[in-house]
Amino acid sequence: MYTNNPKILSWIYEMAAKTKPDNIVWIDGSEEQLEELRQQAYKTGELVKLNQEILPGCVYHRSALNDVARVEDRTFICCEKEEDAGPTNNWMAPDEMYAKLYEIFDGSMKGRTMYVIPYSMSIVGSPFAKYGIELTDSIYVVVSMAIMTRVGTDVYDAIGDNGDFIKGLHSKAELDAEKRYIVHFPQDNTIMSVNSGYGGNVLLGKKCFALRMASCLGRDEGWMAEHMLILGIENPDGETRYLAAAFPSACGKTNLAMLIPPEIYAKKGYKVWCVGDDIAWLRPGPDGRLWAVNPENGFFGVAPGTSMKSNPNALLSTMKNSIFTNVVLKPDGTVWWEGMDKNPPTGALNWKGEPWDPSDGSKGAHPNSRFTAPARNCPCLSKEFDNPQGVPISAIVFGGRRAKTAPLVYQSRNWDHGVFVGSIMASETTAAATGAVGVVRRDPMAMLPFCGYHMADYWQHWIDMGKKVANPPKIFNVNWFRLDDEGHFIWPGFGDNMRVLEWIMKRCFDEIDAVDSPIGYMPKPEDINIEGLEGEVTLDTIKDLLTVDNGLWKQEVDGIKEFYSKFGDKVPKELKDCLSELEANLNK
Ligand code: GTP
Ligand code: SPV
Ligand code: MN
Repeated sequence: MYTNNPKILSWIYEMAAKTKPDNIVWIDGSEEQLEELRQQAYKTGELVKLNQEILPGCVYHRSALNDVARVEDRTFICCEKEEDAGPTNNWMAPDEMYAKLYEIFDGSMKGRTMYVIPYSMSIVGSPFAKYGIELTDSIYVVVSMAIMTRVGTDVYDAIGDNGDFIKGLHSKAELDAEKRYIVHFPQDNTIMSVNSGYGGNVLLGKKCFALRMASCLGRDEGWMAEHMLILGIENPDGETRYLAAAFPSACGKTNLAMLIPPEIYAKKGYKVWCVGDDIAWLRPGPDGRLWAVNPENGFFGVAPGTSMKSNPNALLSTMKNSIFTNVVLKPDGTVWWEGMDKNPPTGALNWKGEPWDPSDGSKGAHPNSRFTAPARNCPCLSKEFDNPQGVPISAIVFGGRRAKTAPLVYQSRNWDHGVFVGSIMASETTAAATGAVGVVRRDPMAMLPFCGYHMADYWQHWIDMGKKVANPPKIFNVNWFRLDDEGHFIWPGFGDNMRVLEWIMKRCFDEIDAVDSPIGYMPKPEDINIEGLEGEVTLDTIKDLLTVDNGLWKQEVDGIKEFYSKFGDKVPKELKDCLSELEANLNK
């Protein structure tokens, strides 16, 4: 026991009385204790030790076959009033949900150990920091939280004898998909997760706390919790400009955050620094700008497609002290996934643990298989990563997977219009959540699955925040995923996205003109630098990528109207005005 805080102690003992673990272990964050737990997990098979010469400190993990992604249909926001959860969240009355959950949690840790994990989102003691305690019966959760968050007993001191913290209760229970629930009680600062062992459902510091609960805290306290990467672009003069970008799950945040500039930029001295790859907390700073921190301490990244070619910084981040989940396990104790290289291994086990024959056409790694890597391993980690003040944000970038409608890039006319641009985001669904893949759905600000309250109130909060900062970031929208008629990506993407970021940054610092369009400001095609681009990208390609098809956008307006109608009177007037203006522009 490391605390006398009566709120902490009584809650832990109350939860232990319900879940009935055989014993309780207090996690202190020390390597010795973590190593002891890994050793135990090797014995039960919960973790597999990897080749320590090639991948020192690395372990392998498989989640259950029915438990490989977030479960949005089983994720609930249980605030007091249903209307406060809004039409995009599942809701149940708190009393009813507590009763249901306590029945499932009853004795769920029998024969197991309950681990008590004290953790901080952001740097302990910093102005951004928020604290949590997660109770879990999973060693995988303990070792993952130790990578993804700042785990340590200093968290108890930071909470103090009476301070607030987010309570998190997790039990694998029976891994019964029918009794799987991911539940948030914002008014009680409580998260409960049961019958899952998949990261996004059980690493409670991540989406549950740092987005769903934190979005509620941000609304109440005047800041923002967003599903955004943060990166810095250092120009040849040594000046670094920061942007934050919100793309839906598996739509390119980790890749953009660790971008390697194309050679023509590298030669000139441009560098890109990663501050965060998934979550940003943003606050107004004393200088009238918006400042952001990454509250996490590691990366929980999509493995397939990650290669020395596509994202060397991510791959290098996983070379030590990392966890690999649901990827291919090679006979030499290393790992593989689709897109790592063109040589699928023989004699390996697939993500299900079965002998895998790559020639039979099946995938070896699950499409949502992931690596969990310490941020500190990242070769391009920003030196501001540990700055408790965060970094000043010049641009906010929204984006998604759109085969046709959205152009490569456009800029909003002002903050409120930028909020509109975020609110109308749509993207094809991915394997990061269970359900159909490739279906276009509205995903405002990439927060559809992560906003802890009524989406229209969240939009209002964005509008209000714009008024609180004298110098708000400029807001843009990008789309790396336009397809040609044969279904190939037109834009090369990845490192070459730098070319679009350059235009964005120049716009933020009034260094380049733009042209007006019905949807917002667009680059002149010749202002997207295509120098040194391999393949068939020409000025005509850029023109094509920047076209705004009137017919498609009129359909888009219909889709937005239908989407907005779900929120009735709650849609902020500023957004309705933007929609009318968009429609009028298209009809001109
Ligand atoms: P979450 O961790 O789920 O939030 O995902 P993320 O937004 O960090 O996505 P990530 O960077 O892991 O990319 C997901 C998928 O998109 C991978 O398969 C990438 O290869 C692919 N991808 C990323 N950037 C680009 C790009 O610029 N162009 C194309 N065509 N694909 C990309
Ligand atoms: C996402 O799905 O957006 C992720 C992975 O970043 S998870 O932690 O599962 O949410
Ligand atoms: Mn994410």
